[in-house]
Amino acid sequence: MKHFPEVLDRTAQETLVEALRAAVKQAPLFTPVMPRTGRPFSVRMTNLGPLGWVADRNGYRYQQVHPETGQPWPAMPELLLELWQRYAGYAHPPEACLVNFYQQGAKMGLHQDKDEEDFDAPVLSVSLGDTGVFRWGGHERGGKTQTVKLSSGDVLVMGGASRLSFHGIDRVLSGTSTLLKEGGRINLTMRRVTKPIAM
Ligand code: MD3
Ligand code: FE
Repeated sequence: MKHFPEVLDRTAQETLVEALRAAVKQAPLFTPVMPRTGRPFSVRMTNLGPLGWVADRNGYRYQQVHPETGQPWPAMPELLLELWQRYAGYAHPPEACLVNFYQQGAKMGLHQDKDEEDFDAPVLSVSLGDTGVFRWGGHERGGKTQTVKLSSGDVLVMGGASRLSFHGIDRVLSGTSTLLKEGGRINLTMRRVTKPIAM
């Protein structure tokens, strides 16, 4: 795991939020639900790029269209592709950018990201808005964990062994950022989904 604090300055953060506001008009935030139980996530989501991650009663998967509108996901902003090129250390472009929106009280329980075919590629995360308390551990549920605070403009790269580590967001510290007028936290995770061909 590599944490790069304050990669994006305030202007870059504001530019990205504006791009996300436009994207959300085209691909509205949806509330994913747990497969089988149908229990809703407290985080709302949308996606950017050729593929998007969705969760419904049938399971977790990547798909080319928004689950409610049936339309393709909006393109990934150039700034995000530049961050991938600079920090991911991976020769192929990301295929999905999951947008997580945390409003008051939202959190994300410990989980592994295993719905991708390609675990050689890292996952690159960008945090915006209020600070999130990120928890991560090893490859076993119930193992030792540690926490790090993710602030607005921070980049986190989970590659190598950390790619399959259990991780989640314990809580969001309200009032820690003025980026989003109504408060809350946005996390962007760029992912490679398929195995690249002809490496
Ligand atoms: C470690 N998101 O979307 S970002 C997720 O802040 C997710 O919204 C959290 O976990 C968030 O799946 C954490 C940091 C992160 C993202 C992906 C990872 C850590 C990761 C994938 C593998 C291991
Ligand atoms: Fe995750």
